[in-house]
Parts: sequence; C-alpha cells; structure tokens
Amino acid sequence: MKLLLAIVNNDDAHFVNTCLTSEGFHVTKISSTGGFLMNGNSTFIIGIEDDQVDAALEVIKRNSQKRQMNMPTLEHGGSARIANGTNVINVGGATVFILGVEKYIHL
Ligand code: 2BA
Repeated sequence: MKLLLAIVNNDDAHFVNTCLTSEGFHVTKISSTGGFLMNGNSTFIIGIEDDQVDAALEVIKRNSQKRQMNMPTLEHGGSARIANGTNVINVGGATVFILGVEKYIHL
C-alpha cells in the first residue's frame, strides 16, 4: 500500500478532489500554505493500493495546471520593506510524495 501526499494549487484543488472521489479514491484534503510564496494550497492525503498509484497520479496530473505567479521583490526602507518590482515564479502542476505504508487500520 502507498500513501500519496499531493500538494496542489488551490485553483486546481476542487477539480482534483472531484475527479479523485468520482473515480473511487478516498481522499483527505488539508488546507496548507507554501513556505516560499506563502499562498494557500491544498494537500491531499490518499491511501491506495500499489496498483492504483498510476491512476491516481494521472487524475492529479490531468487537473493540475502549470502557472506563473508574480512575487514582489522587496527592498528595505528604514524599518519598512518596500515593493520595488516583481519576479515571475513558475509554479506547479502538483508536487507529489509517494510513501510506503507499513500498516493500514480502519477501526
Ligand atoms: P511554495 O513553497 O510557495 O513555492 C511556490 C513556487 O516557488 C514553487 O513551485 C517553486 O517554483 C518556487 N520555489 C519554492 N521554493 C523556492 C526556493 N527556496 N527558491 C526559489 N524558488 C522556490 P512548486 O515547486 O510547484 O511548488 C508548489 C508548492 O508545493 C510549494 O509552494 C510548496 O507548498 C510545495 N512544495 C514543493 N516542493 C516541495 C518540497 N520539496 N517539500 C515540501 N513542499 C513542497
């Protein structure tokens, strides 16, 4: 058995969630925050059998867009930090960790 941790952009999360559940996957969606951009994203916890991993990844991939986001560049102005431009950051699609599960118990 495997545990997928899939970090998905919030704009894609509804589609990922809907498609995974409609295809029979059991998922938990957690609200999370990216440490770099500090934007909200969604982390899906998905427990599945080994032979379902490819199908789950396909659903996540199909519904997760690559996008560009603007990140303000900041300069120090006394005690304040002042935006002086933007950097374009490439974000996504999804970031997925695949972990082995030692034991699964549903009580
Ligand atoms: P964030 O940490 O907000 O990162 C957003 C995007 O900023 C990343 O897109 C990447 O393009 C860039 N980025 C992140 N950290 C950076 C750094 N130290 N220096 C320069 N650029 C950086 P993605 O790679 O698509 O990641 C999207 C979100 O997935 C991340 O949001 C984070 O929440 C999660 N994530 C990605 N890789 C991860 C990892 N190795 N461990 C844990 N979470 C990860």
